[in-house]
Amino acid sequence: EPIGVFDSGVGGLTVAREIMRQIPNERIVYFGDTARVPYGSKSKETVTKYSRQIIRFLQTENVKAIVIACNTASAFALDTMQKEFDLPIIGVVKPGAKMAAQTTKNGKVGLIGTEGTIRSGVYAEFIKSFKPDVEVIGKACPLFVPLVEEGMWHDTITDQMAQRYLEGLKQQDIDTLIMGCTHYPLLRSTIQKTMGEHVNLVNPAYETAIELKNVLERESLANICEVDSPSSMYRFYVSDAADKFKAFANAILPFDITMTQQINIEQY
Ligand code: DGN
Repeated sequence: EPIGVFDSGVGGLTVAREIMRQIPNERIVYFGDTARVPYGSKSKETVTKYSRQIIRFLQTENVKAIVIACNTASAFALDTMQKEFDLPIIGVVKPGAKMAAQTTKNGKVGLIGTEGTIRSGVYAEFIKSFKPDVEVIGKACPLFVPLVEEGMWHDTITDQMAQRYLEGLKQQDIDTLIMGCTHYPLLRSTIQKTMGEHVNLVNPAYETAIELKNVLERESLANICEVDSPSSMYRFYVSDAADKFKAFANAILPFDITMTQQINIEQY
């Protein structure tokens, strides 16, 4: 049985990519909500409703576990979804928060993400649950998302946006920065250069794949099948036109996606 992975659109592919790298013998059904992206500026109620519909859809694909690959959806909906559904559901926020708590030496952690993720305060809650004295300084960087989707990963405009967004954080003497949005790991080198080498970057996508591996082992759900070709291991669904999704996926995945299926997510 496959793992269900979902996101508001293409961003969660950075999480899927980590799962593919770290647990290559697991099948994945990926859903990108390309019709309703972005989630970052929407309310908790709306994002929770969307997440519920997507999990219902993924269940029709017989998934054995779910990864909410979107930071915004993890921040807003994880709790409710874990209560409503009877299968392991993992979000990206808690694994990222745990690593940040372990990494910081001076107790000052920066967090960048969408407006929703920052506003929710969920990263800070988790970090404090692991290490109570940590101060979390958040900054929403909404324009990073379209810049990444336009492929401007290394571009003077992106450098300038990073300068502007991160200026305040630089003055706060943080030693750890969470890249709390699916798209930001693709800007890693820009973010690192802007913040300086002394700041440790935390990639929640990476930590989430480790957490998923642990959960699957603990629940005796790990797959023992052999690794097969990407086209038989991984299935991709979207809720709107697939062209842009495919182009983005093919830019960041180590293989080409041959097929995506479009579904009407509102019916779930
Ligand atoms: N995937 C979203 C997140 O990680 O918060 C970013 C994209 C969006 O919906 N704005």
